[in-house]
Amino acid sequence: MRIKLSILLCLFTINYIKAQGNLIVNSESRKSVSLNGAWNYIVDPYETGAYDYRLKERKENDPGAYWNVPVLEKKSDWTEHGYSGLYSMQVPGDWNSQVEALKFYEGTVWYHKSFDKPSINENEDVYLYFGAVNYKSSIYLNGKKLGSHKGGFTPFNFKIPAELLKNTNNQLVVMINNKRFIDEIPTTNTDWWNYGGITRDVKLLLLPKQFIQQYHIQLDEKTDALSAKKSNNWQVKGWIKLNEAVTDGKILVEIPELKVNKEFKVNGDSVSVAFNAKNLNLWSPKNPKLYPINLRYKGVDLTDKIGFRTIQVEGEKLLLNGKDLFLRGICLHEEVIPEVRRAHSMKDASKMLSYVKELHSNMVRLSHYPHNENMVRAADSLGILIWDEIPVYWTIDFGNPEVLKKAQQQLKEMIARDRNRASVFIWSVGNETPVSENRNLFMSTLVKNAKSLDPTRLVSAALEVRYNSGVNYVDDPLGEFTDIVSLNEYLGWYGSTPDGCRTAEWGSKYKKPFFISETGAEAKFGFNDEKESRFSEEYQEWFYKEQIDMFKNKFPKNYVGVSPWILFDFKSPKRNNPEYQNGFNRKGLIDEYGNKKKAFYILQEYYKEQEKKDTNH
Ligand code: GCB
Repeated sequence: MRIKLSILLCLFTINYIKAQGNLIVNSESRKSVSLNGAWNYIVDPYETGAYDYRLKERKENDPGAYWNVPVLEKKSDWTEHGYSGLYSMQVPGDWNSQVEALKFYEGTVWYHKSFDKPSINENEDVYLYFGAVNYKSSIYLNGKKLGSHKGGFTPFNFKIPAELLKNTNNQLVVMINNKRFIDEIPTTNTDWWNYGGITRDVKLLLLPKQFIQQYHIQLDEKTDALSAKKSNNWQVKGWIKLNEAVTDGKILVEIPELKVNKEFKVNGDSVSVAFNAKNLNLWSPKNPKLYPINLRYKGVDLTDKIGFRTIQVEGEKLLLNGKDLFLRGICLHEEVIPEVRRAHSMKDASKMLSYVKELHSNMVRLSHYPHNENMVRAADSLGILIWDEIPVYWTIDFGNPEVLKKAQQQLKEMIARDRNRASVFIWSVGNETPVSENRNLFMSTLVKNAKSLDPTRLVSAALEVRYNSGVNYVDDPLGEFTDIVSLNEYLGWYGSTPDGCRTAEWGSKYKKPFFISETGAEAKFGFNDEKESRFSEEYQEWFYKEQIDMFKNKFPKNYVGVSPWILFDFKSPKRNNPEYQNGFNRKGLIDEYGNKKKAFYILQEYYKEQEKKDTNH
């Protein structure tokens, strides 16, 4: 019986590890060659590059196919497409902010770059890695299709067949389409700009035939941090997955500062790891301690910096390292000021997070999709907790099993990429999805998927409030499944005025931590008027004052924090008030030029007060 059980357990572990997909994680610590920089492009609204004049899909060798780069030899040769420096833009970067004519464009653009084969060892393969491409992409090298990907905010990679790679002048072409469709994730309706293009880093990864593809090295989720501290005995657990199955492989795990140096035998493509550590300095917003770690397989080192902490829910309490945690949060879109474009670099991340620090926040909600990896890594070293979310937003096609698969794919890619970041404390499976049987099943499946992919973090989704005979009541059936009840409420902006907060009553069906994942009001910086005047800074200031009074005086005791909507004004095609919005959602505390509105200081004051009370973290 015992043997059978262990076989079962082993099978379970292997399946579970396999569930992570073929993403190569931690690309920044791999041997690589960047393909960032200027890329040529063709705007192709009719998809002439993919379909001929009979609307037949073009064949691989069709010289009219835009994945084939024309080479003209004789004067009489003829082509109607080509890639030229006359049409080029920067990668990473969105096309909307780089090319004026593409500001509102949603459709197909072909990107092209040529490169020489990097010098590689005999036992190495070359992989092509994209940090993100929005939304659908097909990748071609020297006229052959390498593969395709859907999902605008998560990384993916393809192995380049050795025979395809030439020594010089390799022609890489990416067909990108950012059109919105009802059966995609996100769907057609969002309140943000649909930036198209290769929005994150592109690189060639030069990897040995066998290499470590993914890993998970975190404190055991069952750790009782207070007693582990007393006994000075910490249990670290996880797994390491290779790109292929091996026999009698050996992986060394080293964490020099913790004197960890352990070898694990691999038979198959993955191995569970577990070891004890002493004198652990836990990661927290106040003390964002990261440990350099090295994973060695066949003489190749893969390095990372990992922080160790616990995040748990106990009844109505939210606990970080065993102690009460209050979230002084703020929401962010992946749009950087003053350029107003998709953010992508470490410089962008540092800039955005410096405002977060100035606000005295300890948490950001990366809404409504996974942001670039630099953001998560910067938060890890700055001590900012992260809410990581997939773009299951508003009303999507919940009854369609294909749509669920797309959401699951994005969830997997997000978790695979970020699972070793101490800052990431919660996976969010969506935002403001309307209750229905199909939706409940769809969303609860995602919650379960997230939990089985990563049991070391919490799972939630931003829910909506129901106004029920004067009480703001949370009884969304999804609340049964999530670890914390997270709620978006705009009392005083959508419906009533801010003084409505004074008489509001709050209730929740669930005895779980209660978090406000959004609240906010619009204001145009520099528009000053009496407080009743919508879009004035004074209105927004008033809104924040009333909301904060409500949090302090009227909220249930399981209230564990708030992440107001939003730090910066951001572009949205839905916001067309000509006087105040001009295509911007103005709920930012800071405008697109970096000007802080009055409400910034109100929230900052509240957070400073909370920070003083919070002696733990
Ligand atoms: C919400 C959405 C967010 C919107 C915001 C608004 O509830 O989650 O994406 O931008 O409201 O400004 O209305």
